[in-house]
Amino acid sequence: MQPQPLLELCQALSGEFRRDPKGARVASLLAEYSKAQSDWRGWSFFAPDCYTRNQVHHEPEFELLLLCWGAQQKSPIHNHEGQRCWMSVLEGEVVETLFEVPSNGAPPRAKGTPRRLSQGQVAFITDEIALHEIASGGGRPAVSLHLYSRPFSTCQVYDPTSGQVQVRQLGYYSVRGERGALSRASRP
Ligand code: 2CO
Ligand code: FE2
Repeated sequence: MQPQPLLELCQALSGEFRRDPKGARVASLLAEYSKAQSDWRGWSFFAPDCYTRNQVHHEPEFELLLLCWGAQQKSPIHNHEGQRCWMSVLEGEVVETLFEVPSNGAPPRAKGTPRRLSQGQVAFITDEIALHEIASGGGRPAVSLHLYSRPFSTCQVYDPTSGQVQVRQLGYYSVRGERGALSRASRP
């Protein structure tokens, strides 16, 4: 049998959450995988109109997704439904801009300057920390791993100009490396 580092990562993450619900070693497990491995390529799918969300692993405690960002593609400004989000970069450059959660329906205000993350770097966010917007950087496509604990299937999306908030259904472009019957890019 060929080694399957991505599946081994999922097993290691399951073990980690069983041992420690806080997931103290999650960031280092994601970083180690992201620096050394490339079997995720078989699980990556790009779409012309929107970044794609590709499910790698799903269990009650956490979900692992592979996100593929075309050049110039970005997410809306969004929250994470009270859950924790770790993100590590596999290829290219990912730019994260944080926003304060508006209290009065105003447009969200950027918090600090955008942060550029490259291969092997890990970011962490919760709703207490901020909202964020993620984009590919350097005019090139990018691929990143996202771990949510626990999983969520909708999130709040903020209009940058009006501040209007909408609930978005989150979907998958592929599941465990297969497109199957899914044919649409899954907008967050
Ligand atoms: N949270 C977004 C999503 O799951 C991606 S940005 O990184 O957390 O679509
Ligand atoms: Fe996010």
